[in-house]
Amino acid sequence: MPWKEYFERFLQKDRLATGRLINILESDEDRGLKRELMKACAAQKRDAYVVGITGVPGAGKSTLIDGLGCWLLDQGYTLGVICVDPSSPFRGGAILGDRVRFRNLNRRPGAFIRSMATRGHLGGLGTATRDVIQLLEAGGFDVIIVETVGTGQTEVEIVSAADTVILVTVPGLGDQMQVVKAGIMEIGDIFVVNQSDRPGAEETASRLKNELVMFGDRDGWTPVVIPTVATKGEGIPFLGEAVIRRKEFLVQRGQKQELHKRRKIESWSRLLEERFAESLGKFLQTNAVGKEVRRKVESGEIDIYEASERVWEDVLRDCCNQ
Ligand SMILES: Nc1nc2c(ncn2[C@@H]2O[C@H](COP(=O)(O)OP(=O)(O)OP(=O)(O)O)[C@@H](O)[C@H]2O)c(=O)[nH]1
Ligand SMILES: [Mg+2]
Repeated sequence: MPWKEYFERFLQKDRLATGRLINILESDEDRGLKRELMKACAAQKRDAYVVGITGVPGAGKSTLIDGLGCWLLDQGYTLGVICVDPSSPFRGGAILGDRVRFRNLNRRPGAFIRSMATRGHLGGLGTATRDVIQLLEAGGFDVIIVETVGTGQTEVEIVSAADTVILVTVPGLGDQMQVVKAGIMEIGDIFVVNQSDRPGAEETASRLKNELVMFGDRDGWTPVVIPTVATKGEGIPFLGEAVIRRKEFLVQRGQKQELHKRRKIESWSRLLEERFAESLGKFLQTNAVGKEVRRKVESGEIDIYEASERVWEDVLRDCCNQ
């Protein structure tokens, strides 16, 4: 079936067609096709509310999404969920099926769930993830939730890809809480202390609140701390309300549109960077200067700074016109 027919079905929220189109975005086989598809997406001129959810492995992010997603559907929102699985050797690649992870959400119409491996972009979001966000946005999903494991890089990247970031932590991460230690307090708009059925939950929540007071408001938004027990659904309505309150806040302040623009620019510059890096890599392997510099680096004749300078002077400067 030609992709345009899939696209028509996708606009009707056909899951199979949506999955097929995501396959196109994930594959590197046909760039032209991908480009046509992204163009068709942009033409829809839709703007979804993108919520990133991140935090330490096993904190309960997926279980929270299961509950939050159902809550959002109950409020009449349609929902797309993207789970970014870093295909890192540390995690062994033992990925649970979406059916297990999103037990309740999986059975509900109005929700589309998709897992993605980040492959080359270890720890990062990757262009494909950004493309899929844009695709689901074009498909008219009201809310798009993106789950990423907090491995450092993704946490920072999710900020540029999302309107709202939920940072999930759990009690008992030690004296100095992991989130604080990693210096990532600034990225969360909503803080969740999940597994609050475990000892130390209150202490964790109050410590977080104290930390947040020190950081103060960001652009007029006061971050909130919400204790939850995702497995029992406890705290989910509070979380849902905070997520929607944040959306209304962004819309009222005109920040929603700004974030949408920023997302587009960010995706564009990432795309450029990737294309550039790829082309440069190929060029350096075949170009005489590139080959020579490479040989000298390998043999230790020149250091990498000098090598970079050589490539810049001889190859790149003219094309960058500086
Ligand atoms: N006791 C308790 N267990 C929970 C709670 N929420 C989730 N869990 C359990 O914690 C485990 C991990 O939950 P997930 O939702 O898969 O966590 P995650 O953060 O998505 O995990 P990764 O995606 O692998 O990083 C599962 O066995 C859940 O049943 C909670 O509130 N309390
Ligand atoms: Mg998960």
